[in-house]
Amino acid sequence: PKAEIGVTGLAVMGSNLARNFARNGFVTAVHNRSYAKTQALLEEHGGDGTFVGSESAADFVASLATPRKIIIMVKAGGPTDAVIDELAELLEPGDILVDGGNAKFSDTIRREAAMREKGIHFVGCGISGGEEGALLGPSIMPGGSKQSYESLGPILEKISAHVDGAPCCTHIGTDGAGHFVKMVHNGIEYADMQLIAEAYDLLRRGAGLSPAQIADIFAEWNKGELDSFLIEITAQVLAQVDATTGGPFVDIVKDVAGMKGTGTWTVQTALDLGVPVSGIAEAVFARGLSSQGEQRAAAQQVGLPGPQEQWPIEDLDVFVATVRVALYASKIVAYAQGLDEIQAGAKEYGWDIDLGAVARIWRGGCIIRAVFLNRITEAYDTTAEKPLSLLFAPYFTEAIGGAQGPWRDVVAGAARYGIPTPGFSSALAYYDGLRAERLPAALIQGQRDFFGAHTYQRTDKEGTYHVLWSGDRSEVQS
Ligand code: NBP
Repeated sequence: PKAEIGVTGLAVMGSNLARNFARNGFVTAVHNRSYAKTQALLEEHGGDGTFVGSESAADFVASLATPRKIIIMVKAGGPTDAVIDELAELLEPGDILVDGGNAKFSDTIRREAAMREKGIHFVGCGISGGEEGALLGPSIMPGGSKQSYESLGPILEKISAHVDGAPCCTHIGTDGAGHFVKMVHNGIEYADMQLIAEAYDLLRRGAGLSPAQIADIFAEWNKGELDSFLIEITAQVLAQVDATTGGPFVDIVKDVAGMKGTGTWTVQTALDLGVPVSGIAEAVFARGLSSQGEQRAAAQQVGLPGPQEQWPIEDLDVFVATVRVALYASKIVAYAQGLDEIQAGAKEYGWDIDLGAVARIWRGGCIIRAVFLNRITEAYDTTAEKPLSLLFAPYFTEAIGGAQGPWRDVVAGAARYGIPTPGFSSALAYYDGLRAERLPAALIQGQRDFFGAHTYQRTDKEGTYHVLWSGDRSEVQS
């Protein structure tokens, strides 16, 4: 039989995705640049379902039923372009070419336009969940034309994760929308991980608890509003004992956080769009600081001074609860900022993105899956008028309102006793900025007008004004 779906690029992600299709009953065509990977998949996992393996791209394309549906799972960048160019020569108008890699959304916009000229539907598709997700059900964020989703959508929905019977896959928007949302997903993931790491640091260095004790605390937190994959795995990582030293695993790992670039893209894009995603930016910068090995070593040598006193913790249970509430409030801000970036991207690039649906498909399969995403979906589904910020949805306004004391205590204490909490602190600063009736931006406008005649607007009447700062300092309308 002709295959219903094809996967090219059979490294970890591609082979697991192909197995997922086959296990769900789809006849699956498989191909890889070097045939060895294709052979290995067929030998080791041929029993998962019906595969059609091909050595050449031409045979691969010929093995698919028309209109063909092919998912590319190769390294992002040049390799993806190479595969697209090769396949485009072999495909026919009406065929659907999906890039499931972590492409930059601007590349996807370019590729979609080029393929559209040939009549090929190009679908930039964000896939989250790592290798396990690819095999057992990822969260899938496809862009591309609505028409392509009509035939591709049901197949992707079937292999995606499901929560409460609903697939974690929806058509996000045209051309680069899927990869844009996947990018922001990864940015939010950075922020969430940073906030959890700060909570750990507060409990470890602030309260002097051991990793094992903190593991229990995170396991407990995972039963409440913080219930999420990242909190769950945090508990497991902290409970891990190193076989070599017999000590906590977390203590033998070098404190240098790596990154592959999607967090940086999220921040760069936010800067271009003018969206303040301070939580994501601080998370990227915190990983950057962790990697400044030479400077950090020099700082130890110099012995940069800090506060003398230890955090005086009177009631441990109260402290732990305080950190938990501060973590939740900061997390809400980080998600609100990420959703703002999606909204700004949608406006800039003409996408019609349903934020409630985005939160719904993030509930399963992906790294940021969490119970609280239900609340985000509700915020955008049940309100007739969509809130301008997640923070204005009643549940979240209330949650953040109730967090005021603990949140401020944690941030103030962290500053007082020298524990870096860029995520918690920037979230609170953003929140206070957002709710301020007047911002010192008025003064900045005055400064800009002074040195650069950049002009300003008045609160009491229309128009654009300038003060003759180097003259008689009278105001003129410009
Ligand atoms: P890699 O990103 O390591 O890519 C390896 C694959 O790319 C192999 O199949 C390789 O073929 C193929 N390839 C390369 Br490299 N250059 C090629 C070229 N010029 N022409 C054709 N094929 C080429 O694989 P991965 O880790 O499975 O990830 C695949 C995609 O999924 C990436 O875009 C990644 O960012 C994305 N992603 C990964 C994860 C994850 O958790 N790892 C999660 C979500 C998304 P070969 O076998 O012949 O060398």
